[in-house]
This record gives sequence, C-alpha cells and structure tokens, in this order.
Amino acid sequence: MTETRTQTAEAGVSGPAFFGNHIRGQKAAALSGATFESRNPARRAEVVGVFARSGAEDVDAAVRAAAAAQPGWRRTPWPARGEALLRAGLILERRKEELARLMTREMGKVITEARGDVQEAIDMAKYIAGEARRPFGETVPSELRDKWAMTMRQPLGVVGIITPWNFPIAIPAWKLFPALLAGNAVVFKPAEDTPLCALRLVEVLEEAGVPAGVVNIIFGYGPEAGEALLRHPGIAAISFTGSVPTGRHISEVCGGQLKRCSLELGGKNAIVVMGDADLELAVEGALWGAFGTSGQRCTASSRLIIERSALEGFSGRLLERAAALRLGDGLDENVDVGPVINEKQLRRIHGYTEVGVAEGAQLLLGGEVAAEGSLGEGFFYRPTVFGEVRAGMRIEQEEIFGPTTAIIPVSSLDEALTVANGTVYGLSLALYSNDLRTAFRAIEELQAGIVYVNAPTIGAEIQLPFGGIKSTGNGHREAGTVALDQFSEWKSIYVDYSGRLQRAQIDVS
Ligand code: UN1
Repeated sequence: MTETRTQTAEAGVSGPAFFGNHIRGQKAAALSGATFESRNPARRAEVVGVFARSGAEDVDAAVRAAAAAQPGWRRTPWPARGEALLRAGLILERRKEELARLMTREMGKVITEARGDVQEAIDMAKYIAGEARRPFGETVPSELRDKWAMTMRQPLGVVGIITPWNFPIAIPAWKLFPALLAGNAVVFKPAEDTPLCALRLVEVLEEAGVPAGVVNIIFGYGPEAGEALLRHPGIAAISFTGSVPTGRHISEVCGGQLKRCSLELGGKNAIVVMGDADLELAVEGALWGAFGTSGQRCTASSRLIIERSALEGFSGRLLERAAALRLGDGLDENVDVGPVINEKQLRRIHGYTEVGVAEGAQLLLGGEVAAEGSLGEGFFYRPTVFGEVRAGMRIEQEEIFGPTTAIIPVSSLDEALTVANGTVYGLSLALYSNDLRTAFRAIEELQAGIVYVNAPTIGAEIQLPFGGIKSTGNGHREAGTVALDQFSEWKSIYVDYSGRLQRAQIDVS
C-alpha cells in the first residue's frame, strides 16, 4: 500500500490520504516534497487524495527503476507475461464494483459507465493474455541453401505512457497491457485528475505478478512530470492520449530525438441521420453519444447532421428526451449525467455556448451551468443542444469535450458526407439509415478511423483497432490485432547452417 494519512494542523486529526509515486513497487514522495489534490467533481469540497507532484528528478528515478527491471521482464516468456495479465483481468473482475465506485468519485462519470470503463480493462486483459501465445513472426524461405530467414517481435525497452482522465482505467489498460505483454517496462504518468484510479490499476498488476519496477507511476502535471518523461533519454517511446496541441508538442520533441510516439488525439464526431432512418433509434443513439460521460469522450457525438425531411421529428424527440436527463452525483443509480471534470472545463464548455450564440446558432436547450441544490457543490453543465448550426461555425469545427451537441440540417447524402468529413479530425463517424446502398456508400466515403451504422459514435470494443485519421492521430492504432505494434520492434533473423560463406544476391543458384 502506498498511502498514509496526512496530518492536519490539529494533532491527531487525520486529513486526506497521501499517495506517493509508485517506484520499484514502493511509495515515494516527490523529491521536492510538493503535492497536489484530486477532488470529487460532484462535490468539490471532497478531497479523494493528496498526491506527489513530480519533477524531472522523480521521473529520472522512475526511469532508472524501469530500466533495471526491464531485462528480467523481457526474459520472462511471453506466455508467463500473458498469465500475469490474465490474473490482473480476473482481479479487476473481482474488484469491478469497488473500482467503478472509486472512478465515479474521482472523475464523476455515472456508475453504470464507470463499470463499463473497468469492464473495458477486463476485456483488454483477457484479449491480450490470449495474444501471448500468438505474437506471430514470419518464417520465409532464404534465397540461399541451408539458411533460414525469420522475424520476431522485440520490446522497445522502457516506454512512457501518458493518459487522460476521461477513461481512467480503460485507456491506461489499452496502453499498459500490450506494452507489458511485449516485454517493455513502463513509466506511467496518469492525468492529474485521476491519479488514484491509476494507482489502483498498477497495484492490481503487481498483485497479479508483474514484478515491482516493471510499472512505475509518476503523478503530476504535464509541463513538469510529462515534459521530463518525454525528454528523458532512457525512454524509448511515448504513448499519449489527449489534446491536439499537447500531441503536436510531443510529436515535435519525439521527432527531434528520433523517439517513437503514438498519439490518440481529439475528435469532432458526427452522427448522420437520413430521412429513411428509424428516428427513435437515432435519437436514442444521439442522446447516448452526445451526453454519455457528459460528452467527455474523444468519440462523443458532438455533431448531428440531419436530413431536412427528418429534422422536425428528430429535433422534437431529442429535445424532449434531453430535457428529461437527470443531473447529479453519478453514484446515484437514477442519475443520467454526472458532472464535468473540473472548473476549468466547466468554463471552457460554457465559453463554447457563448461562441455558438455569437455565431448565430440557435440555442435550443441548456447552455448554462446547473447549480440548484446540491448541484452547486460540483461542476455540472446542462445538456446543451444547438440548432440551425452551419458547417464551418466554430461549434461545428472545434472539440468542446462537454455535454454540447450541434444539429446541422442538410439536404442530401452528398451534403451530409461533405459536412461529416469537413473537419480536421477523423476519429468516429456514424450513419443512421435503413437503406443498404446509403449505408455502404457512407462506409466507403466517411473519413474516419471508426465508422458506425445505426449506432452512435461511441462504443468501441477492444478487439478492433481504435484510432483516427487526419489530426486525430499520427497513424497508430490501439487495441485490436495491432495492439502490439506501437510497443514492439521487428527483428529479422538469418541462420546460415551451410558451414560456408554464402553471399546474398551473389551466391544465389
Ligand atoms: C475516448 O473517448 O477517449 O468508444 C475513448 C468509446 C469508448 C472509448 C472512448 N469505448 O466511446
């Protein structure tokens, strides 16, 4: 256990628990002694924990620990590494409810969704454990006699993993589990809003048999801990999920150091609803896609592109259903929409409401901070719907990362596809239609890493690659059959058993 109670000024009264960094399996305060707090966004007065605020010297200690542990882990057979990850999945399964409740306290998503988040990590553990016995290489004929040619995957060494707060267990699992299966050691910097979820996940990995030092956590802020991790020469690769500006910065630094980086960045995802669609189904999808996780998903349905013939029926139903969504503490099973993560995000989301109004979009619902009763204790924003949004408006182009969606009327499938494709992002796009030809045309034409038919833009499963095109990323994918690619190198091996020098390209007969 890496926690102690902090003492408040009054002797004997214990304050919130203190959590150090997790280095070589041991708790470690920041060398500077600095700390920060993680708070419950549904009640800002509630401190979930006090955490080490790391600087470059803490990062260095974590990288050294990882580098010392990596050779032993690399030599552990793949199936044995897989067994440890499977055990981690089984522990997560046993502790699912407890971890989900912690997640709701720490970042606010409603409890049903928090359970889904833990489940995504369980799924990933089981999937990747299966991969342990099939990290296939190739064996191909040599052009020379008595010589074999083959490939195998190799770990990179020590990798840096930097994760966001919106999926506090699932996204770390997407990255940590394949990185570990491939034989890497890890220095993990979780978002400063969800440090305790991250610590619990790593404790589960160690309980499951991942040796101390193989995964180390440094808590803290991007410009301090994240920056030091990124620049550390002992780090072979960075895997990052977060914003486009941070992703670009990471890419530039890694580029300068010839360091591999995989980036999973923003989205401005859209649901297209054609006139022939099942409107009830489309409204259900839009509600879930736009307001699930309070819209704080990179896959959120923040644009609803509606064919004019369906506009009235769709908008009427949507507004009625959205107005009935219940806000509150996500631990209450009757709550539909939890808080947003923090005050800064709350202000940013409201800033976009002001932008939309100034641009001339019609504010149809919400558009304000919700503060009545106990909602005033947290960071709540009303589900917000804009109508009469035109392609090119800022609220149609920029990622808001909150419970705000924009209805964009269009006149044809062609126009719908052009609008859907008309942003710098390319993560997830969806189409509702009952016409097979329309559906397949959209599947071909939509420019995104993920396309849904008759389902909203959220809801990816771990057995398919996850990621996007254009400014959403830099060509990598997480999860699925390619999960190991970002965390391994190919080694090509030639074995010549002829007993004589055979020159390739020359002694060929
Ligand atoms: C994210 O929003 O960063 O498809 C990830 C989904 C989830 C994962 C979202 N399974 O919405």
